[in-house]
Amino acid sequence: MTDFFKGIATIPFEGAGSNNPLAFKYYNAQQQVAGKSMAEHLRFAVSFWHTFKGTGRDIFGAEVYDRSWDAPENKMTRAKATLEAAFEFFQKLGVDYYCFHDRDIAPEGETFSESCRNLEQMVQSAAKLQKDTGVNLLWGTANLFGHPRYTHGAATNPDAHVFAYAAAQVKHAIAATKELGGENYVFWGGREGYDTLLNTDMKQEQEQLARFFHMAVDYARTIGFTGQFLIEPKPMEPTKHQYDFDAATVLNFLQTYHLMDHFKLNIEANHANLAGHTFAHELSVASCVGKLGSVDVNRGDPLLGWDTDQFPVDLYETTAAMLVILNQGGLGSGGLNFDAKLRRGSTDPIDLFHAHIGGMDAFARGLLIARKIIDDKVLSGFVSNRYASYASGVGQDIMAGKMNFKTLEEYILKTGEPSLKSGRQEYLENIINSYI
Ligand code: XUL
Ligand code: CO
Repeated sequence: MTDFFKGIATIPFEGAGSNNPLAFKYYNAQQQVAGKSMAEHLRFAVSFWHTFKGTGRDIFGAEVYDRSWDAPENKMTRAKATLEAAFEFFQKLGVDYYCFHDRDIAPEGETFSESCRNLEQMVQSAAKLQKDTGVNLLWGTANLFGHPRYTHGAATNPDAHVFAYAAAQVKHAIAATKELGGENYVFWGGREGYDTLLNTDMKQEQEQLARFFHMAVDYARTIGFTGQFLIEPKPMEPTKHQYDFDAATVLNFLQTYHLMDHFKLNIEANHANLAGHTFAHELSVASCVGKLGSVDVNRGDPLLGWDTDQFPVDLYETTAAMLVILNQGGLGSGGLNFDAKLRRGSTDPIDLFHAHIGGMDAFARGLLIARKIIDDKVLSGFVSNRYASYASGVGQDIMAGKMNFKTLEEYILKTGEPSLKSGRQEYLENIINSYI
């Protein structure tokens, strides 16, 4: 193994009593929780772009992070060093998965063909490292937002030449994902939106996006990629309005363009907040219709209105998320990807460990708390009671399609005013707190 993270050994589980900052207090990979190990429940993934490519650069200032793998002059040598540092990190942290964009692991070349060659070379290196370490690819994706050619979008670009370029790029990104045994492929439409309607044909752009997704599905079929396609909703940033605004919008889009059978959603916590929702709301909207496929875990900052992508630490949020995930029986081929970055002031490699350990412990606690809440039936019992009137009598007849407005009017004329029952919000909030 390389030694980019000097002096840091494999992170052990030491339990809640430990005060070792480089140990897990709650995440115990092999610990059984309701028939599955914690590792199987949580399926943590590290995101390549923030963790290994993040430099601390922001719109006001330069790179600040101390990253020894980012040093070699030659682009490909640097890419190889970065990949090796990544696998050292995965192993020391003890995660089973990672996620990447094509251009994270392999630099863009002077020509399209050179970019493809770079990617293929890095895929070979990644395949070997995966084999040596047992760490697998949760999902791959293509960066269709960084290069200037994508300024006005990729699939939704008004210029068909750019659409074609994006298609050619995604063709290779899907093939790379397949080659590495990736379990999912994600589309996040970073610039698939608009800044002003004055220059935008919204209907045309959405039809282009749908064509693009159909082509991706068709291509996957021809090469035998059987992973799950995921769309990651986000309402804005970098564009003012993005077409994949939130879970409900994406589900409607999939329905409209006959794509429902081929896609699930990758829900990201901070994106939910930007859309004016809670994380749990977005997870629930997707889960309700069997479309919650995977999750990007992070958090925003209530005082900052942008995608701060901080590491998750809030037990209330991780508990709420794990309630949805456990109630749908897990994430299947999906997982919890730390699409999260350090604060700019956290400059050292060791900060990457603190951040991931904290996030993994926060979700392990969320898992344990949610499991207990479910087992004790303190919420489900209350909720099923609240809807009990639909399990018999007139409610059952309504749901069975046996009633209509006329028969219900007759029912009301007979029974009169319904009684008002409390929703007991504060009582329920107190229950959650008693479990946390
Ligand atoms: C951006 C974001 C992306 C996607 C992958 O907000 O979340 O990193 O997860 O392109
Ligand atoms: Co994301």
